[in-house]
Amino acid sequence: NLKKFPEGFLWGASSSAYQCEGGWNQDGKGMSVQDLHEGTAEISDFKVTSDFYNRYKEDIAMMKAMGFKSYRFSISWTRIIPNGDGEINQSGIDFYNKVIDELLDANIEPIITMYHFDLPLELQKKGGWLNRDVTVPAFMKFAKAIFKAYGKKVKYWLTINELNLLVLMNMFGQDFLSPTDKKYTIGEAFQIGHHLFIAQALAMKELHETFPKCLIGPAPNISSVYPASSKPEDVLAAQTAAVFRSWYWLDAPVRGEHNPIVIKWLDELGFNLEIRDGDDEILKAAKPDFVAFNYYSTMTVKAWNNESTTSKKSDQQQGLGIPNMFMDAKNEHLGKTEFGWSIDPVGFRVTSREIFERYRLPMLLTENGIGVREELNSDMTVNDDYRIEWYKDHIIEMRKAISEGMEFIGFNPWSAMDLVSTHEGFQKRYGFIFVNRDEKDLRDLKRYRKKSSYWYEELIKNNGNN
Ligand code: BGP
Repeated sequence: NLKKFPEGFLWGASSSAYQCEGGWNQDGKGMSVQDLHEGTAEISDFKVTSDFYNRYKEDIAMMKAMGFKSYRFSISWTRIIPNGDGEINQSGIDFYNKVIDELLDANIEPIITMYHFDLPLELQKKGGWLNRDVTVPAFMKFAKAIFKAYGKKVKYWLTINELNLLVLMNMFGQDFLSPTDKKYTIGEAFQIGHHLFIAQALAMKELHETFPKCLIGPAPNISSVYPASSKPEDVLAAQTAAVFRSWYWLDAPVRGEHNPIVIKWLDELGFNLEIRDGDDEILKAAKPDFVAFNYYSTMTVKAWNNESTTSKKSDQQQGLGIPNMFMDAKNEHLGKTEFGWSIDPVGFRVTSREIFERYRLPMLLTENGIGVREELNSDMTVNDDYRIEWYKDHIIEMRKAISEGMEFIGFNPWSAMDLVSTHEGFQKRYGFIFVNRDEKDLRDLKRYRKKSSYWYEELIKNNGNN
């Protein structure tokens, strides 16, 4: 008794500029904070990645062959404005015009992420997101430039990728904000969060005013939080963790409010967010058209009991713990990928129910997927049956959620082609399209469709109603 996916459902896949484009210094591009990653003996840097910058036609031709309805990609701020807030670089504008035209010619709807982890280095040197008076106006200059350039052609826009993880991971020792910068204090990290909220709200309002036909929304990483047991203390811990992990970051863009649980906690730690006159109005004035979100797996927590929890692992669910509130806990019921991320397709449905119940906006899935070490077979195939299983299991849960009345407008998992993982280099592949290189040896960078891409092509042909 499952409902059909709606007509025009946006089946596609995702990527981000610094992880797939390469061409890190081509045609006037400036340095972003990601260009500081030098890589290690084992792990690649971000200089060449998948070379999408020079091979986008080939990639888009494969997406077309797969029948993609949409492709979510990000715009490199430093291609458009190399030093962050100075002159506009026409070659940068031209590049994305070519990509967008190529997509539209292939009947693929572009979904643009305005900003995906790659702050211009020159802005970081001036204090980055902590320096509101420099970085927020710079972001708006960038926003206006790309709206003007692409607003007539591109309907779907996302503001900031994983705004929540930008702040949270930094607090817990990872380096999404700036690889070389000092670790921010908790107060600074949440102050940065507020500046990102303001930038995001201003951008949503600006797009609505200048291109009323365009749709825009936030794109945080959202997942449900399970209590490790039915002990009331654990249930309470899970609720609190969900606010820190997810709801604080959606309450601001959707309801125009700072969740009081986080504000109270900051207050007790002696951090008062600097909220300026007029900020509340800015947040309230922005009205997202949908909630886009990235979902990989759920998180399980128990009440804090003084054990140390900070872990530096790249699993997005690990290491998140707050003294006296919650700490991460094992979930014995979930399997794990070879990179240790837990596998939870039912959690996708749990998460989407929670989002829809809370915000009543259409949902757009902008990331989901399985990262795996993969090699090309001698007959140039990749038999990624595990990826087919993964997507089957997640898509059926999405369909059940739709059947229950949740609204979804698209599914754009991670990733279209193999690209450089945020922390694990090229060894961790997510793509439907295999890119022939390894960590250090660029080989020929040729593209080959994996088995999952043929399965996905069939699924899209049937609009998911297999
Ligand atoms: C998300 C990011 C992506 C992507 C993905 C997979 O957090 O938005 O940029 O990298 O996670 O993570 P990883 O590359 O660490 O496996």
